Amino acid sequence: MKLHLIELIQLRIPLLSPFVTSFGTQTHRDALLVHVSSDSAEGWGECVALAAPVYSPEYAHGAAAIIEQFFAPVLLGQEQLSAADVAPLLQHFYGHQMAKAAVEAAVLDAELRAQQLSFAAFLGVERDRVPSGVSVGIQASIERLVEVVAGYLAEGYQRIKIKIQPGWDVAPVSALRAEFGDIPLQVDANSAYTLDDIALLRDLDQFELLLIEQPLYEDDIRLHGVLAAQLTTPVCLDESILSLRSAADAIALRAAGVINIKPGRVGGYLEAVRIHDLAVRSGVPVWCGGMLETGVGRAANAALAALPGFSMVGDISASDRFYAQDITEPVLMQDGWIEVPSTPGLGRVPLPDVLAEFEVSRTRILPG
Ligand code: SMG
Ligand code: MG
Repeated sequence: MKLHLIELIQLRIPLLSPFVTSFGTQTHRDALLVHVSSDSAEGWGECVALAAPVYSPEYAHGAAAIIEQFFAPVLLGQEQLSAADVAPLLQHFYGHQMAKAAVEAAVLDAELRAQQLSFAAFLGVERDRVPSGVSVGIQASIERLVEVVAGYLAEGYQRIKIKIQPGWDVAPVSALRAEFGDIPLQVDANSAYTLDDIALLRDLDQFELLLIEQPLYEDDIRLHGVLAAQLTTPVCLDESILSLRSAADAIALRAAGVINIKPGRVGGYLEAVRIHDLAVRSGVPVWCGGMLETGVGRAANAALAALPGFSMVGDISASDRFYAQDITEPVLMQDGWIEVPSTPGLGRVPLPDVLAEFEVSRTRILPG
């Protein structure tokens, strides 16, 4: 297809409650949406970069800037563009995976809708629902954590992940085990530890967690291997996995017993599928991560997570985990399951009224 418009829409959507991690507190989701229009269809993609470069080097305004200045002119200049062309066309621009993923998603959505094909059918998945897990931020007290987790379990979430950091690790995990027994439980450190903390991290082994996610720094792949050899809890990498190449390195170095696949972090859904395939060949289980997506990204993630290698429960919760009002028809969780969308495209499009309510700015980019 030939694109004749790329629109960048910045949104600011309030979260139901602040989401606290070892790197900071999110009270809003500053989502960047990419909207493309072609001769055959329209498409929507969501950029998962946060407002500030605190989870990764990317941030929402930076993503909009690189798309406007560098990516859009290349894509608008193509006579024939397919989603599979987007990554190769942008490969010579270093980094910016989340920005690349967002434009690829928008083009893919348009392409699938032009073909009347669902993302699930495109992927060839057989499952029509995926199990739903929830990520729980750092709380003000252990009592509050127990209360929050009890609420999610009552709602039906099949797996609990809690955020940890030095000073909020052994005690909250121990309290959850004491209160809820052997529920499926895992922790995410978002790089808050170093190898000096090895005794403390080994202390967590007694709780038989499903995994510990990203204990060390992003580019400490080798050190994650050193750590993994000394823990019984599987080490799962999130921030460290930026591409098929880093996934292959992590697997070879035995640094990742498990991989959290986030399409945005690795440059798009197509690269996510390649990492999934490598993990399957290597016997490494994967699960689909989350970045507080609106329905646009959340629905597409549900289809991706239906691929067979996604054998662990992911961070795909319902829209109402974070939002009083999602910008799309909400993604629902029922009895612990999220439906895999079956409509043409990635699964959800923004509702114009709601979009207008949360819109901060809109940039229209036309062929030059
Ligand atoms: O979308 O349910 C979600 C959030 C899951 O914890 C989550 N994401 O490191 O895995 C992670 C974090 C990154 C975003 S924190 C603002
Ligand atoms: Mg993580």
